[in-house]
Formats: sequence, C-alpha cells, structure tokens
Amino acid sequence: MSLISELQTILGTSHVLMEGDLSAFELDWRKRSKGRALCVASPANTQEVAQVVKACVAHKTSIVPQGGNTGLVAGSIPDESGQQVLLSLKRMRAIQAIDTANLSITVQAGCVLQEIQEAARHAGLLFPLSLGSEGSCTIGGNLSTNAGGTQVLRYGNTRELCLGLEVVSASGEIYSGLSGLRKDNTGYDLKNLFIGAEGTLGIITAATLKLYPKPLSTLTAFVAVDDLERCVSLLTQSHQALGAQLTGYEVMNQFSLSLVSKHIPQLACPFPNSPWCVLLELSDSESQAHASQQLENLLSQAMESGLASNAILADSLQKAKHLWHIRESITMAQAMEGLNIKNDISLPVSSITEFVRTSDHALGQLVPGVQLVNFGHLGDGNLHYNVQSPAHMPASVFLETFEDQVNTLVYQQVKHFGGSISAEHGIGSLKVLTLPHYKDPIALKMMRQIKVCLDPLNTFNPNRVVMID
Ligand code: FAD
Ligand code: 2HG
Ligand code: ZN
Repeated sequence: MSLISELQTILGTSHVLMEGDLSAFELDWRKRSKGRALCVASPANTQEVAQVVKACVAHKTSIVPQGGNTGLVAGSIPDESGQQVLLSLKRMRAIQAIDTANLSITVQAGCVLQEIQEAARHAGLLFPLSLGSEGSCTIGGNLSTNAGGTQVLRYGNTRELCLGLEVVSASGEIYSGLSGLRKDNTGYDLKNLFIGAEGTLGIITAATLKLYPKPLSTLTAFVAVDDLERCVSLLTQSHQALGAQLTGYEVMNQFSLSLVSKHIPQLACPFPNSPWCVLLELSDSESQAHASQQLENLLSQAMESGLASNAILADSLQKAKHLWHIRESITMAQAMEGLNIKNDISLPVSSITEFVRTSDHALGQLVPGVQLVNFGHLGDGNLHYNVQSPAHMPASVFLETFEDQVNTLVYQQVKHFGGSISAEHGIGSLKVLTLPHYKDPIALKMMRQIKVCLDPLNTFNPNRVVMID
C-alpha cells in the first residue's frame, strides 16, 4: 500500500490533505520560506500520531511537526522536496484536566496558548506564558521552541512551566510522562530533551503544565526614556524597588514604535519623541492600592533622578491592554513594512548598552542609512535587534546584498559580548548552518549524538537545529 493510502486508512481521507491551497501549512509566518509537502496529515489523538509515525518510518519518509506555524526561523514548514509529511497537531486541542490543588493543567499539544490561559483563568488561576502570537500558536510549538515571551522575568521560559510530557518517539512508541510531579529524581529528565528540540527528537502530543495563583492586581506603566543606558538603570532600580513583583520589563526604540504608528495608527506611541520607551508591569498579591503606591513611588523617583522623562500609568485593565498591544504589534508592523533581518539575541544585561552602541555604529558603516528595529525583553537580556533596509533601498536588494554580512557582524558582536545567537525563537532551518560557528563544538557533538540515538533514521524534522551527515 502507498504511504498516502495508509495515512488515509489511519486518519480518514478528509484528514490527509494533498490538494487545494496548502500555503497556510507550507509558507512560513515571515513569508521568507516556502516548502512543498507530500501531504498534510492531521491526527485526532496520540494513538493516531503513533500510527502515522510508524507508517512514515516504514516508507522511509520524514515528518515535519507543525502547530500554529507562527515560528520565526522556518522550522515548521516542509522542505522543497515534496516528499515530507507535514504533521499538523491542530485537531488535538482538548484541555484534558485541571487539578486546582496540584496547580496544574493537562492539555493536548494542539491547544492554542490563549485557550489554555482562558481555561486557567476560568479556574481562578494563572497560566503565565504570554506571547504576541498567543491567539494562534499552540502549546506543542511553545514547548518545542521553549518560547519565552513577556513574563519570563517572573515565571521563566516554557521549560520552567512544564511538569510532564507525552511524546511519540521515532519508533512510534508513546512515552507517557504526563506526571504533575514537582519532584522526581528517578534518572534523566527526558522531558527537557524534547522541550526546545523544535520537533527533531519526537512529537509532543500532550503536556502537564504549572498553574499559579492569580495576582490580586496587575499594573502597567509606559515610560519615556532618553537612552538605552537609562533603560538598563531603570531596570536595576525596578528590581530593587519591586523584587519578585516585577513581572515584565520590555524596551522599544522609537523606530520600532514608529512602524506600529504608521501601519496600525490606533496603536500610536504615546511618546513619539522619546528615543526609547519601557513597558513595565508589576503584579501584586496584596492590594491594588499597595501596587499603585509602589509603582507611583518608583516612577516619581525615576523622573526625579532623570532616568525617565515621562510616564503613563494605566488606570484600567483596558488601558493596560492597549499599552501591551502597542508592544506586541511591533512584529506585525515590521512585517507590514516589508522583509527584514531578525536577530533574536541574548546578552548579559550589563553588556547590552555597549553591544548596541558598537553594533549600531558598525552597521551604519556597513550599510549607510540602515534602520534598526530594536526592542525586546530587556529584563531577560533578550533583544530583538532587527535590521531593516535604508529608506531608499528596496528590502529585496538589501537582503540580497547585505544579509550575510549583517548577520556575521551581529553574531560576531554577540560572541564578543558572551551572548547567544538565539534567545527564544530557536534555530529552525534559518540558522542551522550558522550554529556550528557559534556553539561549543562538544555541545554540538553531544546534540548530534542525542539526535542519532533518539531518531536514528532522521525521521523528525531533518536538517533543522543540527545537520546529521
Ligand atoms: P510552529 O511554528 O508550528 O512550530 C515551531 C517549531 O516547533 C517547529 O520546529 C515545529 O516543527 C515544532 N513543533 C510544533 N509543534 C510540535 C509538536 N507538537 N511536537 C514537536 N514539535 C513541534 N516566540 C517567543 O519565544 N517569544 C515571543 O514573545 C514571541 N512572540 C511572537 C510574536 C509574533 C507576532 C509571532 C508571529 C511569533 C512570535 N514568537 C515568539 C514565535 C512563535 O510564536 C513561537 O515560537 C511559538 O512558540 C511557536 O508555536 P507554534 O505552535 O506556532 O509552532
Ligand atoms: C516578540 O518579542 C517576539 O515580540 C517577536 O519574540 C520578535 O519580531 C520579532 O523579532
Ligand atoms: Zn520576543
């Protein structure tokens, strides 16, 4: 029997797509890479995933797992061969259980992040993972990329939010690790191999995740700051004043905010003349009045000492959402502006100002007039140091002429300052050839050994993250 016929028998004909417009599955979110799938297979449950894997292995066919296809490193689309099965987890979106005493939730991998947040809220609890793509990304994708987002400062990356996983292995066996245990030292921590593996080691089919008590109040401030150095000093001051109550600290340069104002005018920046802005969030378990007092004190000190030049304190949930919406729309506004180079980097917070000063200068010398869309999670030392063509140069010409040189310049700078070339988006196919230049060779060797051990036939997402000869 052909592979397609086998998949149709396992899943039903209507869940094996081969014709029509498959671009939603084959084109990456940034519209920079397009592949071609043999078919799109959409299982309804873990047993079906296991059967699909066994059939693909028998037919020596590789599998690309896909959740919401919001990844930014072209790791969730098939290659151009037309020979890979794209495995969409989107039908597997059940919330399986909420355990309020254990503060945990168990969900299928295709659950959309926002639905998990809502289910937690409904139970009077908080699932803190929060990203601009939360309306369409899935928890399987979040786990597979170890997504970060805007609450990492307080709650950690997706890895820190996961208690257990269910995974289909490359032999089609089901690893049932859906434990809600917070302590379990019975050998290697297998779940942490699959988290951040970008679909190269196994298919995540379900997860048990941590929930938290909902903070009593959450307050948001939008602050105008004259330069990045002051943004870093204000971060230090915020840590000192707010401690663990500081749940978010985002920076945005004015150029990134101007793109939002240009393409989404209802989200115009409140401080259009400020070179930098900070979005700061405080969560408090005492009272709204207590939180307001703390934030007001911090902001008035910042204004008096010259760290801040202006500030707005959102006095309603709606206003807070509006301010967050401005920040979270930068990626979309940048996409509306045109193709660009993304650098998702992390550095010690103490090196960030010097990194940006020297990198801005070097890029200006390489490409006069180059535009920097610089924003990100400063509290985590994570910048989205994105590079846009000069105003007079078409984006396609810019990318063709300068992409490699810009990447090399930025990555060399990252290396010099002791940073990482991927803080939260992963390696995918975009950075797979770059990684060996910046990763410790022994770490890379061990990564390849793990890949060969868990997926000896290179069935899962080949040529992503690590290349196997
Ligand atoms: P996909 O894009 O479908 O897949 C991502 C990777 O995971 C691929 O390698 C895929 O093969 C693999 N994969 C997917 N599901 C599974 C599974 N069940 N089992 C095994 N492998 C699987 N990322 C951040 O970290 N922080 C942010 O703040 C952030 N903001 C974003 C804002 C916008 C507007 C956009 C478009 C993206 C943003 N991202 C961010 C990137 C992206 O949304 C995240 O990486 C997200 O976690 C991907 O989820 P997904 O379901 O879309 O995964
Ligand atoms: C964010 O923080 C995302 O908004 C996307 O990680 C970053 O667009 C980007 O480069
Ligand atoms: Zn980010």
